[in-house]
Amino acid sequence: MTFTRFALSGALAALIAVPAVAEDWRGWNIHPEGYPNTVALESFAKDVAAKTDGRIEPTVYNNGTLGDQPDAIEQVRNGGLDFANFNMGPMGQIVPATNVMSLPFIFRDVDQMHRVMDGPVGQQFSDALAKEGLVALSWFDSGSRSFYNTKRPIKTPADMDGLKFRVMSNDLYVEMVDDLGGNATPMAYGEVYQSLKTGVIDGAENNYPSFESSNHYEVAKYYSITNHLIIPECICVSTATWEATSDEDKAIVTQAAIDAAVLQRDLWSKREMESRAKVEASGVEINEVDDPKAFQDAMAPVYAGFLKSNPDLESLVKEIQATE
Ligand code: GTR
Repeated sequence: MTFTRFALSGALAALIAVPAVAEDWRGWNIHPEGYPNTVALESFAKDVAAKTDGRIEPTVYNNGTLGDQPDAIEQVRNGGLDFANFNMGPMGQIVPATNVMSLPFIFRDVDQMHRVMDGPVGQQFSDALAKEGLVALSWFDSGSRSFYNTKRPIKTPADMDGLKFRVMSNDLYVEMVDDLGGNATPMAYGEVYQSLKTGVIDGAENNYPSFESSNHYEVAKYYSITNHLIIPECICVSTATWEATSDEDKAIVTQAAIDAAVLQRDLWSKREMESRAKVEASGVEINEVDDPKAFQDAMAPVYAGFLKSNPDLESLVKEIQATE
C-alpha cells in the first residue's frame, strides 16, 4: 500500500512538474540594436519571460527583418505576429480614427501629447485599435518630425518647391507635402537610404534619432526644423494572441508594457540630444524655419479634407486641441 501510494504521488508529482508548453511570441521592430525602442522592447520581452516563469517567451526581431510596417500591421492583426512597436502614421490607413494623430501640428508639443495619450482620448484610440485586432498596451515617444533633404535648407514653404520627399504610407502625408508645394512618394523606411543616395528622392522627414540611426544624415545634409508631426507609437499585441492569454499573464504583460514605455520615454529624450549632436558634428546643417506659422497655414487644408471624409472624428480633433 505504502509503495502504491508513493508510486501514485510520484506519478502525480511528475505530471504537475511537466511544464506547460511556453508560448513563443514573435515581435516586430523596425529599429536597430541600441535604439531606445529596441532597448525598451527587449526589456519588455525579458520582463514578460521572467514574470510569467517562462509561460510566455517573447522574441523581438529588429531592423524590420519581418517586413515593412504596413505588412507587419496586417500580420499582427491576423495573428501571424504576436506583438509590435508601431508608429501610428501608417496605422491610419487601417484604423481611420488613428489618422487624427497624423494631422499636422495636432499636438502642441510632446508633453501635451503625453497628457492626451495617457488620458481618455488615448483610450478612444486604443478602443479603435482593439476593434481592428490590435491591443495597444502602452505608448512610446517618437519626438517630432521635420523635413530633411539633399539640396537646400527649407526656410519657407516655397523652398519645398519641386523637391521629392519620401513619406510613410498614408494618403494624408501625400496631401500634406502637396499642400506645401513638394512632391510626395510613399516608400518603405528601409528603402529611403538608397533612394536618397541615388537621387530617386531628394528628401524625407523624421525625428533626430531615426534620421541618425538610419544613416540618412550621411546623404541628406539639410535638416529643417518644421516639427510638423508628433506621432505616438504603441506596443500593440495581436487580439488573437491576447485572447489566448490567461488573465494573470495579461496583467503581467500589461505592466511590462507600461514599464517599457517609461524606460523608452526616458531613453528617448537622451537619444534625441545625442542624435542631434552626432548629425551636426558630421556636417548636417540644421536650420529653424523663417516663420513656423507659414508651414502651419500651408498644411491647414489637410484638416478640411480629412474632416470632410471623417465628420465623426471632429469631436476627437477638438478634444485634443482643447487638452492643455
Ligand atoms: C520612425 C518610426 C518608425 C517608422 C519610421 C518611418 O520615426 O519610429 O516606426 O515609422 O519613422 O519613417 O517609416
